[in-house]
Amino acid sequence: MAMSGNGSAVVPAEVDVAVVGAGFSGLYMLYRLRELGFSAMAFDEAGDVGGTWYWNRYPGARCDIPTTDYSYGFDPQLEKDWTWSEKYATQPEILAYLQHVADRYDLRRDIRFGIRITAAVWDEASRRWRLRTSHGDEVSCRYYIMASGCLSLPKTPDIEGVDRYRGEVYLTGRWPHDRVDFSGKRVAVVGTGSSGIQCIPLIAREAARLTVFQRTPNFSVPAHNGAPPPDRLARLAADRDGYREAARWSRGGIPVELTDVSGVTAPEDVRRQRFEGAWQAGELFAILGVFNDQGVNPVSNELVAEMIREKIRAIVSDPDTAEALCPKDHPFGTKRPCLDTSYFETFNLPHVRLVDLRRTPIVTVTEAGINTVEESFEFDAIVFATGFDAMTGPLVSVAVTGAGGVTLEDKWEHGPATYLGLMTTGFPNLFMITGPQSPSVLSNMVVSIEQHIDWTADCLQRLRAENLDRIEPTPLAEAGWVQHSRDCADITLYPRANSWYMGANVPGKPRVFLPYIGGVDAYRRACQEVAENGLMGFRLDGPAGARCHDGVIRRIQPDVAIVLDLMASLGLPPVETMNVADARAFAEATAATMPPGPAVGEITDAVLPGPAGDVAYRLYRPPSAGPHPLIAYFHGGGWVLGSQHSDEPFCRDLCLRTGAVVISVNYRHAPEDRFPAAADDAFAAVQWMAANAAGLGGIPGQLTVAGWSAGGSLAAITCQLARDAGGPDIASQLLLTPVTDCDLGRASYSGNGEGFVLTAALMRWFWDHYAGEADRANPKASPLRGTLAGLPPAVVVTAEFDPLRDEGEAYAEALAAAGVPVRHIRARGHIHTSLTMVDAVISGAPVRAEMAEALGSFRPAPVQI
Ligand code: N01
Repeated sequence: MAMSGNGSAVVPAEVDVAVVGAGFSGLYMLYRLRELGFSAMAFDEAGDVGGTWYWNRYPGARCDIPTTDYSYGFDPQLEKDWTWSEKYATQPEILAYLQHVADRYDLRRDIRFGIRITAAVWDEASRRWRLRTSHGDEVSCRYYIMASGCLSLPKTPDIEGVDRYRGEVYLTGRWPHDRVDFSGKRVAVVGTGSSGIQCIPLIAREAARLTVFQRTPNFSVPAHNGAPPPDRLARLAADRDGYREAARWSRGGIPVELTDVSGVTAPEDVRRQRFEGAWQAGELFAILGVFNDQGVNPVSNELVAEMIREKIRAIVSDPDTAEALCPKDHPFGTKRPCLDTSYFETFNLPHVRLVDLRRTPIVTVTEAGINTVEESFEFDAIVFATGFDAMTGPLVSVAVTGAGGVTLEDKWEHGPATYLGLMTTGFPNLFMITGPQSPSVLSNMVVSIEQHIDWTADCLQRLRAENLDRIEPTPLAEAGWVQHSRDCADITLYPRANSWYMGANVPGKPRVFLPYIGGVDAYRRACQEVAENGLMGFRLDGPAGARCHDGVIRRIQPDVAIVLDLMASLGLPPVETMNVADARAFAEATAATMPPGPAVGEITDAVLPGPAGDVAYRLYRPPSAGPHPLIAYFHGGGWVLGSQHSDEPFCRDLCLRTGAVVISVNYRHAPEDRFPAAADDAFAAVQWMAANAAGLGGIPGQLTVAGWSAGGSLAAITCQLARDAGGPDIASQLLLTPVTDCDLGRASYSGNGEGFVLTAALMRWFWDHYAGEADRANPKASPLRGTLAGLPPAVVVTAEFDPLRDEGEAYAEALAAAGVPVRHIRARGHIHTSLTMVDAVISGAPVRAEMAEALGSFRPAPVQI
């Protein structure tokens, strides 16, 4: 093998695997590769192991995950050998730990320090990567692994005049190895993220004067550092393997108990108690988990945020400074919260001053200090704690050219696209450890690192065993994962913040949510399923041939998946096995557990005259002054279940979104009243509403007929009956996942017939109760079989994982073919019930918004009387 020199160390010309980075990731990766018998070499720009803990040596640098958990779990013996001195260890102690790991497994012999990989080019002919080092060497490898960390590329301070300053300059992310002495000096710290918040109290202890330049105040809670938590130590001692396994399958990589207390509904004393407990615990996952809905519900989030602000106001003596330190521009948690030791207290010291850059922005850095719009400051030293080009920065800082000559930077111009955060299409055999769209920075990094490395190592071993040597994700699989990752973020409050999670801290960086927020447990399950399904979504090639089991690993909306998991865990009996009375009681009990939906202006109950007696209805009126458009609404429940209030959350939501009076009608139900009783009542109700529009507060001529499921069928039928009867005039129809036909043989019946709440068996049960065989094909039961020309404009919503999807699609297509204006909304990743589960299935909200907008587009001008 050709070798070239690199000082005393030798850089091999060829290895099986090249690894970039010698921090937590690189060290464990090397360990696994060596164990599997691959030849491997790691490269790191640093002078020794440690990664982020090599560079971030600023005073006060510590981990913010308890050390009991911020440790490797792969070797029980290693855990026995090492004892942490503190709950949150200092940087020197963590660095010593990583040095110990390097020594213990003799890893340094396969690491070249002081070397940067500057470029990597994929050579398709040899199916190898060619890497170029900062020393000019070339290394050829089959697999190229970026274990380069998520927060390893410091952001250059983007402040005017920064190069002009003549005093001492420090960057927290590149701190000198020799001790920096601030005694007697006038010091500035720019930036109040985790790094700033950790170093400010310690710099204040030495400096003669400390001025903190804050652009955005950050949420921080006291770390309450001290000895490692005795309860955790005891749990580890009692059952180390169980504890580590629980961490692997937890939400954030630490086994913590999740709460079911909602901030919105909890009484005040419970809220306080939970918050105080989390404040005292001094742990990120405690304060991030005060309420189960604080990450998704702004009201719940604000409760936690305000309780933290109260603490800040109580700690900081000067009210103006306290107010300036109170974060108000982002929901709590959506920027990484900090753990501190005496951070807010530091601002009570007479020689420490806060400069609020929102009020007095920096104009320029000068030779002697910093000028704001109001003042000139002189300093002996400036510390920039201004953060990192996170997650993608370290990956694209290497000039990586993949198959077809495309660079990674170009491919990710509009944001990163990965499959599982592990690989990216067009860059075969390139693995990323904790890459974008993996849990990484939202989790205990060590647990996520070990999971990625184990998956990668297993994958390489499998390729070798199967005589394959090329792996690349397919475009379909990658697009699916990017979509899923975005879906997970979109149901949370995180995309609202200008955070580094969103790439918002680096000018010009695309604004996309970078990590995967679905949870370490959900993520691990997805990776495992991919592996178990023949490395689904990867194209594999090699001497053994080529193969690909293409597909998308997660197509269902993440919150819908949670609902389905929950229902499965309850082991409920199928509705179609119950008698009608029990089924109705069950449906009512289930509806009672749902959030009630948003508040509307008024809700009233009354009756209207039907063909067989009074028909009860519930009216939802918007808070705005009327008159309003009217919506006649028919609830779901397969003609058998439900009532005028069973779809209350959806009716409230519809009322607010459309600004219409919604009147939900309790038509007669089967089996007591079979076909066509429900349709007759529905039509009578619509006739009555049209005749009484003004009295109901409606705008004459603006009547929409709407319904969900079997109620959608009634809405469609009503429109046909009204057309045939020459009135009343119906302005539009809204058919939400409607029943339109009695043919149960369509593909969606078999594909989605089980496991998505509404089952094929249940639909059969509904039909059997409602209509005999002879009646089912009647257009008054199967509107798809009616004449469709001349019907009102329609909004048809179908859900991807609904047995009724195809008949809904068929109806939308048939309406369009008959010349009826149609807006067909396909609810991607949704099930039959998800859009009516207002506030429980948050991902349904954009679909309902689109639905309301579509209805609005069909709204005629008010009729002048
Ligand atoms: O960086 P940051 P960090 N003018 O981006 C400000 C991890 N970490 O190094 O918010 C003025 O959070 C910027 O202001 P704004 C942890 O995950 C962990 O502190 O952009 N100010 C912000 O206040 C953390 O989240 C630990 O308005 C400017 C600050 O600089 C991540 O690393 C310790 C500015 C940057 O904060 C990054 O933390 C340290 C400008 N031009 C870090 N540009 C542990 O405890 C930026 N700022 C384990």
